[in-house]
Amino acid sequence: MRPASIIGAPTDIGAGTRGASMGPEALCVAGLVEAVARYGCDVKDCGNVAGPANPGLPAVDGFRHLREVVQWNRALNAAVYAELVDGRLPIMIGGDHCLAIGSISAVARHCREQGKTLRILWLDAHADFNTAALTPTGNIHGMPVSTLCGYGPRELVEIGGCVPAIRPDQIRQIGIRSVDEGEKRFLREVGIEVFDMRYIDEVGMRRTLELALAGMDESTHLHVSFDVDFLDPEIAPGVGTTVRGGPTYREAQLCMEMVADTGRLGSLDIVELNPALDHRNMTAELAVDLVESLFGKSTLLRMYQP
Ligand code: 5AB
Ligand code: MN
Ligand code: MN
Ligand code: MN
Repeated sequence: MRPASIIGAPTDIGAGTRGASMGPEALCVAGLVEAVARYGCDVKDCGNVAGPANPGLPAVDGFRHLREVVQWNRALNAAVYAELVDGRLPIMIGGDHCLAIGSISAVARHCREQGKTLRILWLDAHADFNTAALTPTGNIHGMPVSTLCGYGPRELVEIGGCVPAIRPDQIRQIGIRSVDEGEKRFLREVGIEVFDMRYIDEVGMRRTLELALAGMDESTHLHVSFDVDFLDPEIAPGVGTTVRGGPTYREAQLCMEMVADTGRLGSLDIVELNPALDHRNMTAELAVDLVESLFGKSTLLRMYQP
């Protein structure tokens, strides 16, 4: 497996609830670095990127903290890109989900330069496809997917140097169960492939992942954007925007194990963990447990071949 680099982005600049800025520290306390290293991956801890404080202001023209979100994402984009150029697998630890704009635009640029095809798995309770006109909150953590697809303010859309950074057909969303009215219409219009909770209930996590991972080959770079609120809040209470009815522990493990089996994981975001809302760091520990599966625990422990 490729060596990994952990990059912290301690900010809650794009979220509605404060506290995700403490995510990187909580993940490290829960043993993230050791978990990634446990099954043989060489890990470098790059420390945190820096950015402005959260001014706690209301939305202006449909966006809260646009200027600060741009600054954080520029810094993160550069840090993630540098690790990719170095041949490493960046693990971006947030921080709120607006940071996926910086990390995924760096991954997309790297893929274009390397002639690789990019596949993005978006594990989330939310579709994060709002725009300034559609958003009910102005919080930019609800807009990274639309922004990456080119629908957003110029200074954010251009961060990766190519507009749009990604195409809708490169994304597969899994676990979705809370989408705003206008956002839903726009998702359909643009044609993003969404495996919502109803779908997972009906066909199961296994079939869902088979479909979401279908069509990948040796030249595919797989990016996983893991919003911790993907998980059921009974097992993962430490997030700002809980939505009940998410994947169970076993379903989430299977999801990570099937990603690991592809051998194509090229970059990862872990976002939206909010230690201020957690109980005894249980959500951070769960996230680390799942990341361990992504990095090979599942493959090594497997005894039964179907
Ligand atoms: B998250 C909401 N749709 O736009 C909005 O946690 C929630 O990154 C967004 O998925 C949740 O504010 C953003 C109501
Ligand atoms: Mn999200
Ligand atoms: Mn979410
Ligand atoms: Mn959230």
